[in-house]
Amino acid sequence: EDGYDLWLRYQPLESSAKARYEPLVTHLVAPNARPTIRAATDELQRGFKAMFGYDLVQRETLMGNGAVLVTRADSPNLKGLDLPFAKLGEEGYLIRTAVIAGNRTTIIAGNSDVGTLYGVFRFLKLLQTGQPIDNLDIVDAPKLKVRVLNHWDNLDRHVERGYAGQSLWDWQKLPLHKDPRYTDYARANASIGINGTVLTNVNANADILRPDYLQKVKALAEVFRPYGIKVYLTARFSAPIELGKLKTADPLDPQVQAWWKAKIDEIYSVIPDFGGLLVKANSEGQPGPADYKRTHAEGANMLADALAPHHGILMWRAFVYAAENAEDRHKQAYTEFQPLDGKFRDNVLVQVKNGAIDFQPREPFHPLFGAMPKTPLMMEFQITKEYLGFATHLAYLGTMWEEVLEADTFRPKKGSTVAKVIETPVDAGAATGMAGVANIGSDRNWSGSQFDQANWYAFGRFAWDPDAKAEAIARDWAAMTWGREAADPVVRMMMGSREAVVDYMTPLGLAHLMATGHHYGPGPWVSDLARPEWNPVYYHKADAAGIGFDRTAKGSDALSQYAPEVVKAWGSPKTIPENLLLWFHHLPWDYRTKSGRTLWDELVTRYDAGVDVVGKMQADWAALRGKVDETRWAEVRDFLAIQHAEATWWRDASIAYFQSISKRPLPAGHKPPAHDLEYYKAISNPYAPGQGK
Ligand code: BDP
Repeated sequence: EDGYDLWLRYQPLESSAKARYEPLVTHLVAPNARPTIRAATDELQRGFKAMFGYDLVQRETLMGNGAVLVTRADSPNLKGLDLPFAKLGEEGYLIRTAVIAGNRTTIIAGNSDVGTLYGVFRFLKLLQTGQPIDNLDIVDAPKLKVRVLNHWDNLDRHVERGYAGQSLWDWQKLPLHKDPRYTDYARANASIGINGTVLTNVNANADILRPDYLQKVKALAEVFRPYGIKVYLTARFSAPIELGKLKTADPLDPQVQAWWKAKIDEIYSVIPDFGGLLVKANSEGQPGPADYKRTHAEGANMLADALAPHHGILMWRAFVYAAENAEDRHKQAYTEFQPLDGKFRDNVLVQVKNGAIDFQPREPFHPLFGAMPKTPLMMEFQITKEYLGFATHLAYLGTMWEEVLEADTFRPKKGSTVAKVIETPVDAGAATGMAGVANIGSDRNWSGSQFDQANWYAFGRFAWDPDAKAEAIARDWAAMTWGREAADPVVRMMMGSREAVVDYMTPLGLAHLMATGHHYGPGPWVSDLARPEWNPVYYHKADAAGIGFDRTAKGSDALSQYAPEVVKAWGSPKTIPENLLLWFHHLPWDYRTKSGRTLWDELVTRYDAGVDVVGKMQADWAALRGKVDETRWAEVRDFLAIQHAEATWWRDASIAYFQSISKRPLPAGHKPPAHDLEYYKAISNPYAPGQGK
């Protein structure tokens, strides 16, 4: 095994489980002519054969007990049964044990074929994880409508912030060659309910909109369609100039509007169920409406109007920061977007990163959540671990996403968690969604490491249900990916892993201390970059007196962008959760933390705690030798060794640097860094993977 099969490994069942299940799964009945039902039954048969060791018989009609009926609400077989289809919406499913014409049957059905497909994957999961299937009554439906991956993939197959090889999309060989891997990609996504994929980088290249590229996109759309996955593209705002040879891309210019309308009509003539567009505008050098003194809403609405007749959606990113902005970067997105609440067309989703800075190991939730009640906001998480040690560090992001989704915005009232904000349509029928920046590439194991598959998996599960629990998700993934015997220790490792990264990189609310550009390794000393907010020193503000970014009213006042209840709780160092302390407060080195230690001692203690957890993960993993297959085991062992070395590097470099400022001795029992500060500063990584270009 090399990880290619992901969580869809379908290992042979133990004989006791097999004996239990066999009478309950004797044959399959399904209207196979429909492509999505066909995909579902192919998967069921593939899984069944691998788990039971023989083919599942398919019949035209129910014949005796043990049928699995894979169908849809409108099936004549279901006539007279009282089933809760009204609760399923378009994409939900039910799995129900029932007696039909005297035959004990397992019904798997949705209102649509895609719902049914999701139900089949759920049924397979029950078998994979050893659950009882003799008396099933499962009803499940996604809480969000748009559940998309964002691939930051360039047309030359370089993946920005990708640590898993090249882009999966082999544009040169498309459309005539459709790599079978595209189907496996679709299967994996469908198994976790992902229903869309943005194929191209947000730092967009207009060429993807050329007619020849659209044929290639069409070929991918054809592979994905049976799996309920729509394709989306990123739109470069200046495309009318680059492709259309217009003089301007001003969204209020009639020629520009006509160009986009014609282009979007053309896309739909090639791909009738095209999902829509994603735009990064006026951020990090990307063109946008501000180039013409127009607002984000004016830019977005122009595209939205052209998409609307085709029922396409426009995802417009709120990740903006620009050189002209002198204030705290934390404030910029809110400052630009909040006043535009209610100004976007109905088919626009504003896509907001989980935090206001940039996918740090820990950030407070983004203040826009809850602050734009008239605008559909969708969540953007980063699955690829740009700031959490790339693919080599084991960090399960489920706990991070759970933390953000559970956070209370207090808007409009207590209990309005981020999850509630994104789940609740702004008016009946309005779109809702979640995007995840993909960690998928051409590596055999898809995600660059075995454990990063868990982050792809968890993203799908949270996009389906933002109120899901990280631990339950980890348990499902671990059981399917490593076997039920290994699941407990694997889950333990996963659940503490992200906090360990926080501790050895940016404890106590610190952020953005990574090395320049590639973000590989520590760079807390960096202070010479052109824009202030690119420099780590801007974020930690350490000086002889103390450390931290004062974002209270005495400082940048970014805190005021949150609801009064949040301002109250976070406004004082005594009441703010300590894990966000230095995000909002600049405090003296001798400030007493909750442990009774001084801030300086606490900082050092956290760095060491992070490294220690990695050591524990290594020991836990060593104990699993022989309980999981050797190839994957050895890869994880090696990656944990890399992680331990790099966690130590982070710890040592950070302590060496901060000690040069705090001028305080290390607390007793904590050893000095292996080298002096100059040694760490001199380390360079010109060929670190995944850099932007
Ligand atoms: C940052 C990445 C950069 C992306 C940017 C974005 O460093 O490569 O282009 O986010 O989200 O985290 O647009």
